[in-house]
Amino acid sequence: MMTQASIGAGTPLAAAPWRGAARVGIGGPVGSGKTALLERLIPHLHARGVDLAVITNDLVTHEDAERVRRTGLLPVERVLAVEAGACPHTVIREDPTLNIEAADSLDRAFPGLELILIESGGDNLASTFSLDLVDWWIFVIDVAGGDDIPRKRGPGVIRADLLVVNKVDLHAHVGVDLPRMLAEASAVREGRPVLGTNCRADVGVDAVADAICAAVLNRRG
Ligand SMILES: Nc1nc2c(ncn2[C@@H]2O[C@H](COP(=O)(O)OP(=O)(O)OP(=O)(O)O)[C@@H](O)[C@H]2O)c(=O)[nH]1
Ligand SMILES: [Mg+2]
Repeated sequence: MMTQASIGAGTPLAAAPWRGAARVGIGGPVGSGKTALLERLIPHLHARGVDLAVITNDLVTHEDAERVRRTGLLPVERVLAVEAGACPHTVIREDPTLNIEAADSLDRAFPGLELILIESGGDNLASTFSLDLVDWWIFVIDVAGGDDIPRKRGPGVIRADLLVVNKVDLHAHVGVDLPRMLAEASAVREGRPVLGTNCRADVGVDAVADAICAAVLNRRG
């Protein structure tokens, strides 16, 4: 999202301004599986040749960033933490300055960086991302949160570019009719994309990686 700052005298104008890496948000309620999705996405995106980095948001710790670093999936300097304070949506929507600064610093540190995944702190169904911060965003809910979540029509569920319904493996344990939950999610989103995943067993995550590549990298899986 950075524009080419200055072009020296005599330098030919570039055909298109350099915008830095594409920025993709991952939001959703506490514990729905945002970090699990991040961790699963990294190998799928690497397999597609994507040069990427990650920013995580936690309330007052660096817990999720440390967890992602421990996986060894990315060099530690490609995983930044933002402390969101008490209101996780403030730093992804009302005042995303901290996240924009973190993303800009990744752009500066890694020339050629193509994609920055930004995990929001766990929040409620009203949580949405500012388009000043991200180009495209995913909202993650989970089957164990209840099959009525899509019917509640929270802004996150309705407005996200992609809705992920995670923990599909748990549907029988929590008495959820999974096909109906997915159909109701599609209905409230008026047909915009909904994908089911089991991040525990890496089921459906390849389709999420394809959706990201197609949406922001102009690339097919
Ligand atoms: N059974 C099952 N468990 C999952 C799945 N995805 C994540 N989990 C578990 O759900 C719990 C929460 O996952 P996280 O990835 O930490 O969730 P989160 O949304 O990042 O949580 P916060 O950042 O605290 O809001 C962990 O114990 C995960 O192992 C899944 O698809 N199936
Ligand atoms: Mg998390």
